[in-house]
Amino acid sequence: MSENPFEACYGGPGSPVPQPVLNNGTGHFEDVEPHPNYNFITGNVPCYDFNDPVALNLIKEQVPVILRGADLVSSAMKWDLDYLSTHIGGGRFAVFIRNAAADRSAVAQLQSSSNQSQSCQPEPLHIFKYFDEKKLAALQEKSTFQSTMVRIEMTFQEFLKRFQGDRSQERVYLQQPLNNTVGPQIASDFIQFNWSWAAEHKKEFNWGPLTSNLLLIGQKGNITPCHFDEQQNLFCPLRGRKKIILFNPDNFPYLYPYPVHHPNDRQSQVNLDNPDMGRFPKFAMARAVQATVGPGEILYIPIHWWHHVINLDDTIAINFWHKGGGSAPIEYPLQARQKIAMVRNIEKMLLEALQDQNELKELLHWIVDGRY
Ligand SMILES: O=C(O)CCC(=O)C(=O)O
Repeated sequence: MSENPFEACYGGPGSPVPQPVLNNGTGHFEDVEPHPNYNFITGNVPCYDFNDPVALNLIKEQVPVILRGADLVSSAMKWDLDYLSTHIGGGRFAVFIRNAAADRSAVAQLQSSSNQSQSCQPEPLHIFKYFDEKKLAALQEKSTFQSTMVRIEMTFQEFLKRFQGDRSQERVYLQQPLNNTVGPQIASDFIQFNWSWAAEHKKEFNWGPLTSNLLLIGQKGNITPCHFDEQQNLFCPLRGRKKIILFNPDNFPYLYPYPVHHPNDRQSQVNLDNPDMGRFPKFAMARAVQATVGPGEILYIPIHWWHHVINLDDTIAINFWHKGGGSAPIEYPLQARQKIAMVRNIEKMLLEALQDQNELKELLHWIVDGRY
């Protein structure tokens, strides 16, 4: 590994578009299927041994890295659908569902309520764009939200039946924080995670507390589209491979996040597979890196880094989400992640003062137009 892997692979936003890169992840797995030749990808996330000090230093610097040979979740490497089905218990699990019949009925409804032919089609069935249910309930202009994805709580057995169903008609994605409803064998596996490594490094990385361990069980082809989280993430695949495309926080203006009050807050409005360059012209400036990760590896996804996740296989994964952590002394110029936090706070503050989501845009124009 070169001394500074980022010279080679980290194009900053707006850097020249390189020749299309073969979308082959880190190169240590062969892709089974072709994926779009995203010309905004400028390189690969570097890969190091679990305890390589270079890698640990990159994490401290909030730069994505793959750790291989990791023993953080060794006790969960035996988790497959059979094992989970036997041991996970009778609790209920959050499952996101995309359903072709629901999509057809949403389109029919839109067409009947409009004289124009609808240009607005639901996302393809394999796209699981997250939305915040509380923000949806509070959304004042409901017509700005379109999704046919639903979240249903069900037993693991019910989930399995749907997981093995006809994927051209329905797709499912289990996403459930592990909690104390799991059976004793899963609880015992969980307790055997390498918690001493996690605690020691959380401190070294200056992160806040662990907030949750999300268990994700997805079908091959499912996509969690481009979004960022306000948490540090150690992402651990247990079964199957995922391709993850990461944009650093400087790409915020090129990825056009939804407004903070919108149910799709923190998600990009840009469809990476078919970007509407008329609406989102600055997307041409976006630059990303990619990683393909599988069992035994950990991908560090830094707070505020955008990530677009493609399931290359049926997958089981678990993440470790942590709060951002202690406040380092502020240095100027501010970094993109600090500006993002500031922008989000300003949006929240204005909305709280105005009490009307529809007034926000006009007020922002008052501030900017003809002045800045
Ligand atoms: O695996 C996925 O589909 C999404 C994972 C993700 O976005 C996360 O852990 O933050």
